[in-house]
Amino acid sequence: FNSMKTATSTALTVAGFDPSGGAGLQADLKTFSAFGVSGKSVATSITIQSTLGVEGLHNISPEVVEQQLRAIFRDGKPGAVKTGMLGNESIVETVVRVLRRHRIKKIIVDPVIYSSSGKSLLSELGIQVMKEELLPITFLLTPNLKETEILSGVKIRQPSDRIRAARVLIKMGAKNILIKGGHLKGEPQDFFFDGKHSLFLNADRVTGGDVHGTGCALASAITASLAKGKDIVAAVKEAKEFIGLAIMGAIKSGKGVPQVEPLTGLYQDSERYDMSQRVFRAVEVLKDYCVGGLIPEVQSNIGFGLENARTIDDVIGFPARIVKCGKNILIPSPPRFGGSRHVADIVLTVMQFDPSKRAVMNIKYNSDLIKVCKTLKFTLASFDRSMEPKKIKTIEGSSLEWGTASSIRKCGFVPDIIFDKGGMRKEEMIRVIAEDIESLVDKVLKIHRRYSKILA
Ligand code: PXL
Repeated sequence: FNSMKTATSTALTVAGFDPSGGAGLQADLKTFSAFGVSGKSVATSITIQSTLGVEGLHNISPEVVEQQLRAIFRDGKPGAVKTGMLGNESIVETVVRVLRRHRIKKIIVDPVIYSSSGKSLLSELGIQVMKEELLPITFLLTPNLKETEILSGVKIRQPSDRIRAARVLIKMGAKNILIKGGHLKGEPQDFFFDGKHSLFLNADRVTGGDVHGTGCALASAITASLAKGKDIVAAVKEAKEFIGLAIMGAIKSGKGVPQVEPLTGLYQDSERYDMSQRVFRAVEVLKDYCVGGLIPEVQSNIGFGLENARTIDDVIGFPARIVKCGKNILIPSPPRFGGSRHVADIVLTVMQFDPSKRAVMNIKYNSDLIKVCKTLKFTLASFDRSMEPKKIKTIEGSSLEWGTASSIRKCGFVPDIIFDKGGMRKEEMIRVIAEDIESLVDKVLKIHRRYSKILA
């Protein structure tokens, strides 16, 4: 076991079990892993639920909850502890007693009272005990609007009412409050208060509908950051970034609501690595086939977008382009994300119309090449730079977005080829469009073979 790793940080979640995997203990553990924190988990309740909602629940006896906690604490003190669904007053009491006995300081409380489908997840008396005993040992409380009202007794009619509510909750004993604004109309602004300083945290609303497990993953992300030694404000900000990504990558795995995906960032990193390998192999093939004859004066580039690509940093390309050297091509520098501007703009525009088409390469334009594309039965669309509205020309980059979008609209679908005959100081150009890098290379090689025959 020479290479055995020792955990650098550990965190514990005390929460409910969600068989659908989207919330509770499962979401918490995935979140801890995403932060590189070793997770421990103590079950307080077995919920009966699917993505369609909570059907029932079976609370664990307080004795068994206590035994789980004791076993974990005998084994070592976690860097931070998060509580989620606690079920009833006896479980709240038990958890408070054990956390007090072990003098745990970093206690993050997500005061789960109702499921998003409206099922009660904490008894009336449990709410009482939470207010009287759990809040006084709470380092950070993360209620949503409804939980804020129930715990503080302050009605939240407008965003500014949250300050009053937060003051009440601080008086009740919690050191820091993060009131989540996800259920506010409009911008989902969160409000943080440490008893002295207020902080408003803005984020774009990522999806239209509800995503299951966001509350659990947010509180766990903060817990993980605190376990790693971050201060509270840094931890909250980092968690906010994290949850945006996890909501963006939410997954629908059943008939009901989509679930937050805490591993989105890791999946994206692995997709990025995989894509750069594939792009590397793809240009090796193009090199082998000596496609120099297809490279235009301004040289070529390739763009290949991540699934859900949103910015040019989500599109891999060649920062120094693909350069013509007689019959051969040269790659002066390796591909990287954000490495192409113009072709990436085309990829992003294409993906807005058809997310399954993620790869583009620009090649030389001439009438022979257009004929070749037609004999290959490729679908073609074109735009005319002289028709471009003046306002767009002045915004760098948006010219190709306009050209691409107007070609696709004319065509009614994303074609294999979009070309234009150039304009003032703009070389005429063909863009080959495909689903992925491999099918892009296929199309380019087909064009290359036919074109070579014509020239021969
Ligand atoms: O999202 C609150 C929540 C927390 N924990 C568990 C749950 C739910 C909601 O359904 O099931 C176990």
